[in-house]
Amino acid sequence: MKIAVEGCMHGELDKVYDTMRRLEEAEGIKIDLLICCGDFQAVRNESDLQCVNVKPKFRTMNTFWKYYSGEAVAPYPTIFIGGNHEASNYLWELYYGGWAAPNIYFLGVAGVVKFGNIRIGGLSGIHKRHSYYTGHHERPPYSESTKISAYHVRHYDVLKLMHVKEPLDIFMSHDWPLGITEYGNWQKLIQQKDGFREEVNKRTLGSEPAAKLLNTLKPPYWFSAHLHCRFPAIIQHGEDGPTTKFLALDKCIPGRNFLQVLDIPSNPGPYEIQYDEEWLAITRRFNSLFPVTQMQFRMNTELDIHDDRQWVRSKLNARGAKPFDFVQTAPPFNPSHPDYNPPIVVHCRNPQTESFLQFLELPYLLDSSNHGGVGGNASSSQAAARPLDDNAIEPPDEVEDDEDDE
Ligand SMILES: [Mn+2]
Repeated sequence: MKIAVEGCMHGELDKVYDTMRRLEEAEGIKIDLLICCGDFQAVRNESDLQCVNVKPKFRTMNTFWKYYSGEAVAPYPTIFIGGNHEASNYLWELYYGGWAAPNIYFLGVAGVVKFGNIRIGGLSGIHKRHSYYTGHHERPPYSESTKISAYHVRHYDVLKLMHVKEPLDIFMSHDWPLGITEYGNWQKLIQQKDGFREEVNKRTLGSEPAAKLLNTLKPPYWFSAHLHCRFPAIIQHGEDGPTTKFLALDKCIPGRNFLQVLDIPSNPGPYEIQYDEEWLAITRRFNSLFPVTQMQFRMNTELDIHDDRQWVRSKLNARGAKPFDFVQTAPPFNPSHPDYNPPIVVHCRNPQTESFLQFLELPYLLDSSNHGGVGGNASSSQAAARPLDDNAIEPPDEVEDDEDDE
């Protein structure tokens, strides 16, 4: 199986698919799948664009809306995670994963899917310490502050991924795992990107939860984006342990290293995206703990998913593992009638998510009240829910995007 891996998409789907086609011709190969490591910008219309945290000069429609409206069809199955420049309202509709457009699958805020017999996992967003233990309290319409924190990585989603016990083939995170630069040519990296020098030397470059996941999941491949440069590394897990090939890629700009084709041994095709049994079992087990307010969520207990696994298996045997079909939930952008005063976004229940939750016999929690208390969130003796300690709040991270808004 040949998989094209891409760094940040920034809504440039036309350019990336075009590059893939030319690569296929030049090399005489057939690419089976595109995976993208975030900043995908699945912007459907002007209202979505208001939910993306970008400087005004970068606030442009780009090309995703064409694939969403049906004007264009993604020529390759595409799987993506979220980064820090996203239509967060749309990705929230698809929290558990789902089709953002036909043939374009969002892996979810955290997720694992199968493509053929290849297992692909990922974590959306970027890590910021001050948001890590809060719940997912952000709902559209966003304030300037929730527009930013909406894409911050949460302990809850990392914990779910820490429960994955069966081997993954590929993992994606938008920001790099903390400390990853030690396993590659960091000297060359800081020569090219002097702005990283201090962070590399202080060992503060990257995401701590991503590093934890890397050391636990130990996948053969790990891909990241965010810092807009190429950086390969090889991690040896323990003396006789497995290795992970890490690769960070650039954003889609001519002449830059934004695409890499990977040849991975697999069963013969045709391949399609399918639900992953172990992941659905974890999702089912964890849903009653879903933190949907600003209250802190912290848990150290390991949950036993054995019973959920059996339950999910029989459900998947009966229904099949194909994800529920794509449904349009907002009108697509119309270039001949641009909307200069777009309606304010409110949360929309995506039918894909509703079907998914019905299938797993779980309640819908994505529009639960975010105003303190337990809201629609079931409490559990295993989860330590306590009010957010004001002293733990760090200042908002206005500076975070300067490094990658170029
Ligand atoms: Mn980014």
